[in-house]
Amino acid sequence: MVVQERELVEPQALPTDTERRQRTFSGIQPSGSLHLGNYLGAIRNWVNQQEHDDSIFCVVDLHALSLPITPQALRENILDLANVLLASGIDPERSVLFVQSDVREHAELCWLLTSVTQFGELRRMTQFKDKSGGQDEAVAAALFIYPVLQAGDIILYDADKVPVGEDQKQHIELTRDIAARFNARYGETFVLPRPDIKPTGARIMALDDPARKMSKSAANPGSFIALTDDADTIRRKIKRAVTDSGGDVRAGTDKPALTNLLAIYALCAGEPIEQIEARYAGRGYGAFKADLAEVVVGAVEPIQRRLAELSADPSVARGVLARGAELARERAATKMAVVRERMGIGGAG
Ligand code: ATP
Ligand code: LTN
Repeated sequence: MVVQERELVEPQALPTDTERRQRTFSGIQPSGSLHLGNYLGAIRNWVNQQEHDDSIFCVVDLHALSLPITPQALRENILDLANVLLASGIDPERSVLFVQSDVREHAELCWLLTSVTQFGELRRMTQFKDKSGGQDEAVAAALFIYPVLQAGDIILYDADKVPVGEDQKQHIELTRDIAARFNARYGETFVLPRPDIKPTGARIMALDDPARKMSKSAANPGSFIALTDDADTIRRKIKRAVTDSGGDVRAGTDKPALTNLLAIYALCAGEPIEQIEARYAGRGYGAFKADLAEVVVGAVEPIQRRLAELSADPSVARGVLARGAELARERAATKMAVVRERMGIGGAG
């Protein structure tokens, strides 16, 4: 028997923005040590967000399986990342912090959403093209499906806002398209999320090449500042960072390296770029870079101090993650019951 899709479910109005607090969701992969780009482009905004939004943050370990990683490394990375997030200021009293694989609904929703995602949409994702390096015969299919899992993460919790770096914009746009297609086919079910990408810091560039984004997978460790780099390493990396021709400390399209260094300075010091430019006018790159190094050291030092304390007692992070999983599971189970019903699956009632 064929039933018209629209007859299956009565569309129900979702609560309007004024009826509930704005909800924020974001995720980060436990795929290695974090860098200043991750902090300035994402984590720092999560910390600010939790002041006013209903916030959920997730260590996306299932996503990390899309590239080769050993079980031991993954297990260690999950705990290390949770500690970094707590050390950076994610407050478990105000936000939910959990590990993706602790909530089975993420994997389930991913599969269900593959049926409303087009192959062509996934083929157009630039992150897949970058990470597969053109070797799509050999890479895991998980890398291709990755954005569907990400879409599920977000819409499972009816998130309105997704604070991310610029590189994730395309994935959030796809999430909206997937959610809208689901709603059109099965009735209003999911909130359409919007990316929350800040004008400064959303794309911190590599120190050795301002045309590439700062990335932890880069071959040259001098290209990124890890959040765990000690003060001398940070000073050395900034001293060696490439600069533009001409000696003036100024941002502009003709000055990609200085624009990047000024953005890092501005965010770490909490100072507008124009003010920094004015202070270093006529003083050259040397003085600016020396001060920039101290500003970065000053920004990461309190995080590193808290991280050392948290790492000494893993039971703290484990407790936070267990409680977070419980809270996330409750929300996810409620939503998935609706999704299954709308799609016509689950026979036992
Ligand atoms: P990488 O490319 O560094 O290997 P990734 O992009 O896979 O890592 P994730 O750890 O998954 O990094 O990203 C976590 C968050 O950090 C995302 O919101 C992403 O947009 C942001 N981010 C990553 N790199 C940068 C950067 N260079 N500048 C600003 N934000 C960034
Ligand atoms: N793909 C993201 C990580 C991620 C994510 C999410 C971000 C997985 N699920 C949900 C925001 C919301 C990345 O940063 N590489």
